[in-house]
Amino acid sequence: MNQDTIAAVATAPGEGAIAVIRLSGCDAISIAEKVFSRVVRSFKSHMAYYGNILKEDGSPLDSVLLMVMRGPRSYTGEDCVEISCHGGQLITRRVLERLFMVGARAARPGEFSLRAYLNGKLDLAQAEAVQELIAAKSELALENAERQLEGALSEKVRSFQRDLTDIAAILEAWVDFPEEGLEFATMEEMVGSLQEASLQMKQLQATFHDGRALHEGLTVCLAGAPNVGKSSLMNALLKKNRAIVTEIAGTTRDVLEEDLRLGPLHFKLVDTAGIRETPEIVEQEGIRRSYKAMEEADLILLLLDASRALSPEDISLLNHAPKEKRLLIWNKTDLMPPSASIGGIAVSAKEHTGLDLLKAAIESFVWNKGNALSKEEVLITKMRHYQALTNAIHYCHAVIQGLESGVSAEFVAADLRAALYELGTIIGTNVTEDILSAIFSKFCLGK
Ligand SMILES: Nc1nc2c(ncn2[C@@H]2O[C@H](COP(=O)(O)OP(=O)(O)OP(=O)(O)O)[C@@H](O)[C@H]2O)c(=O)[nH]1
Ligand SMILES: [Mg+2]
Repeated sequence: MNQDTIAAVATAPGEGAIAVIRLSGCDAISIAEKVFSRVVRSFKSHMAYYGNILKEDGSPLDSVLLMVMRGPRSYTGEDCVEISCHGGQLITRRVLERLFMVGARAARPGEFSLRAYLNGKLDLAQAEAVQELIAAKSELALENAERQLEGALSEKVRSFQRDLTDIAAILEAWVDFPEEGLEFATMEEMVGSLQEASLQMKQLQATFHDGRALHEGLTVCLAGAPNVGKSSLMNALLKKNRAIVTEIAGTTRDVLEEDLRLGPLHFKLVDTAGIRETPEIVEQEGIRRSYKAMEEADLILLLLDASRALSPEDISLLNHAPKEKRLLIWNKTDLMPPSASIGGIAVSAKEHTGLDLLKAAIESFVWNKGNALSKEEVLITKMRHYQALTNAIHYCHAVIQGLESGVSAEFVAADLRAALYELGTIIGTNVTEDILSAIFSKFCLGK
């Protein structure tokens, strides 16, 4: 177990009314006492006490509130001390340095959560949710992280584990007691439960698109010929004068990126250089980047100018941008209504009309792409979880195939253990022990 007592500033760097410094470990209380003006060991748990942090010579460094949280009733499960000092950068560093002088060491990033996990306060998926909670940029991302922290994802994974463990227990019995084991379930029943389990895993796996959209924010790229009003639309959506707008074709040369919040979601909005044939080297590079931005985008807002006929550039862009990830936007509809023949959303970046329709279309694009999304459900947002589920599903299919084609129970059991292992990596449980205890509890192997 960890012998070190770790310390770090828990609040954001910079100036603030207060900053919180956190200590965790078996010596947290005695270390705090060495730098505090009062007898910390006598403090009640979870109560704040006012006093001074003292310099080496015993003179006051800062007046603070100090709170002891005795383990295991603390975030890490260890003895913890939190010191709320004044929120200046220098003062915070001086307080922290005092703690280092008397025996604490600097915590590594995430080390408090790591200890919480090691001490069984959180499982792996919950520890990851803490980080997502902090990083959440939209209401929905926040809600999802909260559900994951409460254990909704872990509970799902555990229920998959229980299903597979039941099957594994039967398989292990087949291996050890080939005659008796068959009493417990038929082959068809086992294949049926495996199929059901892998279907449910697939449903969770399919939430990854939406989960990633929630957590990272999808990239929405404005593209089109020069002068159609891409930069004007970006400014209108952001409600600020971010990009340069002029009547000169070829104004934007660089790719501009800004955060955009729409209702409960957030996006990365990207403005690009207008696409056309040009001898100009700088513009050529800008256009090369426009194509790259279109390729990387989750959604392309392809702009057309309603006040003029379609140009060859427009037509080549219409052919270039993949239909499944583009929305057609007719801009400048204050000058002329859009051509009816090819659909699309009518807006005016200048008059700010049609923007609500456009925003609604962007939002519905996000939710339509995901499979059967219920906003109440927990979504997976981590590649690590996606990968583990993918592997687990793969192994489940191998088991099903193995059973159906009569592969020996030993081999099939190994694949099933591999599936359980993969699931275990999501929440960090020890798989082999789970299987063992399930065997003991379900079948009396001692007989
Ligand atoms: N009437 C009208 N003019 C617009 C509208 N949107 C943009 N414009 C004008 O069209 C011109 C070009 O606008 P920009 O936003 O710079 O166009 P862009 O697509 O970013 O152009 P590039 O950066 O050169 O590719 C400017 O003079 C804008 O004022 C609109 O909705 N209505
Ligand atoms: Mg522009």
